[in-house]
Amino acid sequence: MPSAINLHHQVRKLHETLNYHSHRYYVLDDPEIPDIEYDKLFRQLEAIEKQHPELITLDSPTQRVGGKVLDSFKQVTHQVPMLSLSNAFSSDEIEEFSSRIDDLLDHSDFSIVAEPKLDGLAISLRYENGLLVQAATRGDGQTGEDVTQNVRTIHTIPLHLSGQNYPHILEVRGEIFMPKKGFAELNTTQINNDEKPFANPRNAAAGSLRQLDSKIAALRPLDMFCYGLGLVEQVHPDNPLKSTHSEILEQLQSWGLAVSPEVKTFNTWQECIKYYEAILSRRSELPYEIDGVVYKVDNLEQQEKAGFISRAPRWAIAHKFPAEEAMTRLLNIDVQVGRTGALTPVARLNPVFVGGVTVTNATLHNQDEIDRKNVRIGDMVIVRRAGDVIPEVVKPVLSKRPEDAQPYIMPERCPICDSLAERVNDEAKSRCTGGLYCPAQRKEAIKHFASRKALDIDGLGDKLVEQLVDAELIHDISDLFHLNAVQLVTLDRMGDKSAENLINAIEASKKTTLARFIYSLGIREVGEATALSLANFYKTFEVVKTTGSEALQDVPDVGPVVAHNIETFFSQPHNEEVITKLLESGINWPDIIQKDSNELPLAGKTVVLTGSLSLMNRNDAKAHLIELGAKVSSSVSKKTNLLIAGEKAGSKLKKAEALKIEILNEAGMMSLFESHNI
Ligand code: 5U1
Repeated sequence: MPSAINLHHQVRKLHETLNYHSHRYYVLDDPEIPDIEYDKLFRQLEAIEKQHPELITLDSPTQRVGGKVLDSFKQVTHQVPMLSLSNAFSSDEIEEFSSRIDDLLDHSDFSIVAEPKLDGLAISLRYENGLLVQAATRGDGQTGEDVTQNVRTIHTIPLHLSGQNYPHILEVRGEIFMPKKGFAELNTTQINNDEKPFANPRNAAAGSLRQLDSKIAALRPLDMFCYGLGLVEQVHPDNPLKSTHSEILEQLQSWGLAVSPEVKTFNTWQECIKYYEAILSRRSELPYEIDGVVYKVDNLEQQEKAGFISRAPRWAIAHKFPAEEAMTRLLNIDVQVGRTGALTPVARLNPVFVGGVTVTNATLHNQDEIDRKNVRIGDMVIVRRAGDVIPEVVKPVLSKRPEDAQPYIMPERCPICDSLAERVNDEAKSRCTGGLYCPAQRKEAIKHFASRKALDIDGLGDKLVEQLVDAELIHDISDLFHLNAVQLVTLDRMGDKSAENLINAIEASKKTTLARFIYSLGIREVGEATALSLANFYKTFEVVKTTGSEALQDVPDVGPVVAHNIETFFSQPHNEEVITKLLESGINWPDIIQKDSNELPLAGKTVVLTGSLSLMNRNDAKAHLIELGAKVSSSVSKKTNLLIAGEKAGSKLKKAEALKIEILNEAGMMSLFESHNI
């Protein structure tokens, strides 16, 4: 039987090992061991603790699962108040801030730290002798609520600081937030359980943090980035607090706390504004919501010199992004018919400025969404436009509902061709059953066929397709190849030169690839990656066309639904007819050379794409990498063999550099493609 000392030692070792791997997994996003190994160690610790409950400590990794249900939250007085930030909404306001700082610092030089401003909740963590003893919300800045039980369940927050040389008392301030992916999953679960979904990740994070039952909080995907300090007492003699904010953030990281990977230090405001614009353009790609950027004077002595006004520091400011939500009147609801006949209700809105643009239309998705959100025509509604995402109606403002607000029911017939609209297989959307009889579907099919990732017909934009169909010059995609310049010049605003150019572009588009051709047909749920998989797998169109749905599932990426869609598409006589006409008109592609997939140049290699590309669209780059045999992954780990880093690559590039992974810039990627005749 192991002695008490031995057991104690074993438990401490297990804590250390589990904390190490948990930090690698949750904070560094770079797991070292498989989950199953971690689970084994965790169960080992659980087993010891079960037999010896006296060995359970507050910082044991097993204590993250939540505990007893509280009646209410205790009040906590912040010994150092939690400050708020002044806001700036324009570069002019940043300029004013900059000259104020210049005056306050007697025009001496200073550096500025720029950080993303997370849209979450401010929190203060208190560590005593390295142990997390308290977590409190901001409250009014003086007094907050004790949410320690819930905060303990957040895996990125250490229950015990790493190393030895931390201060005796350390209060760390930061933001708790819910990543977008976890938020989407949580809302799916809420809806499936007939519970109300959360309006946004911030509300979901707030609701989770204020759960009286920490077992529920433990199921919520919360995360935290640290950005500052509160009370600090008795620093370690070997490790006094650093003299700049940026170095303090590094110190916090060395103690196991998570800091945003986007933090940067600059010497000029021009660089800060560039940073703001770069982050704003990446806002929708970031895994969490941010609502601006915070600039802080880096040097702590200079911070002290600048001082405070009421509850905000004069050495920091939040440069806010344009609001992503706004309120406006829902004037009407129209129905749009998509390429596959899906009917989408579209809200016609009183124009409103949101997310940096004026929005007049927003999607309402489908009838279930209209019912769930309880939206009526005439309502004042909250509209959201995040990044490049299509604007959507979030909810009505019920307190402002006019008496004559009208409930909306989707039409039973297609508003374009009057065919019956039906909902099949529990689909959320109803679909027009008119198929290619429906001009709306035909227009969308032709737009898709001509689009860049399909046959890429230069100059054949959406408006022109609509004109061609409305003038009955074309009925389906194959008619494009029988158009002539004389017909084209009869269209509005079409001169001789443009007509000739378009005819030439249509002719040039006949030379394509098998993958593009399959994609261009617009088979439901066959995107460019699936089209490429089909082309690489079967090599000839004839085989793709004639393979049954069961065999189709042998193709990577093709599941039963997609296989069914492919088989159904090719079994329709009118599709067969159109395809025959297309092939007769001379569409062609080079043969795909039979190659063993192991012989492909990137066979067995895992590649990650990051940053923005300017020479090639991201999806095309991904498709080409797959074509060369690579497995394309979204996160960098030790298993990554190659990182393609476009402009403004951030944390993934840093991580790849740290892991000494081969890195290619965009030009390098293009040379790689060229060398393989892509
Ligand atoms: N990134 C970041 N967010 N944020 C919020 N830094 C930061 N600093 C804050 C607040 C309220 O306050 C300190 C400047 C005191």
